[in-house]
Amino acid sequence: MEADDIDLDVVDLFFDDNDYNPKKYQDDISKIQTFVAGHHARMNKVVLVTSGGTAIPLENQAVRFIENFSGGKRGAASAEYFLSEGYGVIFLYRQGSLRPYSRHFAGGNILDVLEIREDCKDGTCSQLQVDTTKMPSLMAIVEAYQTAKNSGRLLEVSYHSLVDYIALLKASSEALHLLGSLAVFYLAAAVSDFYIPPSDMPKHKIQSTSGPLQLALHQVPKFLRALVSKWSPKAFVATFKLETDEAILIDKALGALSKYGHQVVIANILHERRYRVIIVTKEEQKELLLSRASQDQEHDIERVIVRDICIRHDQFHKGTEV
Ligand code: PAZ
Repeated sequence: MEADDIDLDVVDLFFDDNDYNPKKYQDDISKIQTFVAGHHARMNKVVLVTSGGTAIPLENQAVRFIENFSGGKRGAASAEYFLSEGYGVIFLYRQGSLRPYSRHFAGGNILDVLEIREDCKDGTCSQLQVDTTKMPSLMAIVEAYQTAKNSGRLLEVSYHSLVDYIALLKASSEALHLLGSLAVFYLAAAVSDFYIPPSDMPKHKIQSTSGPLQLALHQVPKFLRALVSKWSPKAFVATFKLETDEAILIDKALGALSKYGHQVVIANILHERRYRVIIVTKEEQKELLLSRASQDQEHDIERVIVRDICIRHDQFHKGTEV
């Protein structure tokens, strides 16, 4: 048996062994399939953006989880820029992480810009007014959000645990296969490499009276291999690679490209990720760096990343046309 077949078998076993929320899962899949079919009918490009971290439950009736740092800014901002590039966007995000457009209000309190109209304060009407001077960008953001929503180009689907994430990624990939090379995967989520299989988890909350806790975490199968070779083999795939040690970053990115055979790895270092990334392909390494002035004005590096990926996707798609 080839190494590839072994990898794919491990992915199948993972699905056999892990249960996920079947009701929500079925609803989400049918929304994804309808969304993809609509865009297929119009021959539109569609990108699947994944965003945020994953939760690793420690108990079957989970009270505790292992989490990671990702807040979802990369994915949420990128989704907005893909929408402005004309793509349909399936935004697969970790519950509670940032979302396109509403992310702009995450640092503040939306209630601070809302006022009850003077003549409504006696409770006879329910008119609220918005003080846009307190949030000058509000109008433009609401307009962009409504345009995306009303044109049917944004579908948001949430997940919580690692298993939900992988199940939804698989279902989305299989649906997106219909679009061939018009489909893009932009996998920005920070997905755990380790988890506890359900058969190894205690049923009830772990008791602190049992003393120090020792955990044995299993490796999550490399499902990217299945995505690229089986679930959506004609799509353009861009993954992210995060490291904290610059010395290994490019080697890890190149290793991923040769292992999975996809098109692009966007490499980033944890503390630089808001202003510097390196686009790594088999042919080149290209640094995208925001200027000091852009950094000071908190411009989104995602605008530049997404522009670059759209150009590469366009070339890829044209190259696959017969
Ligand atoms: O979510 P965020 O904006 O805080 O961070 C983005 C990121 C660092 C999670 C993303 O750029 C990334 O590198 N994701 C892949 C991580 C990895 O699995 O290596």
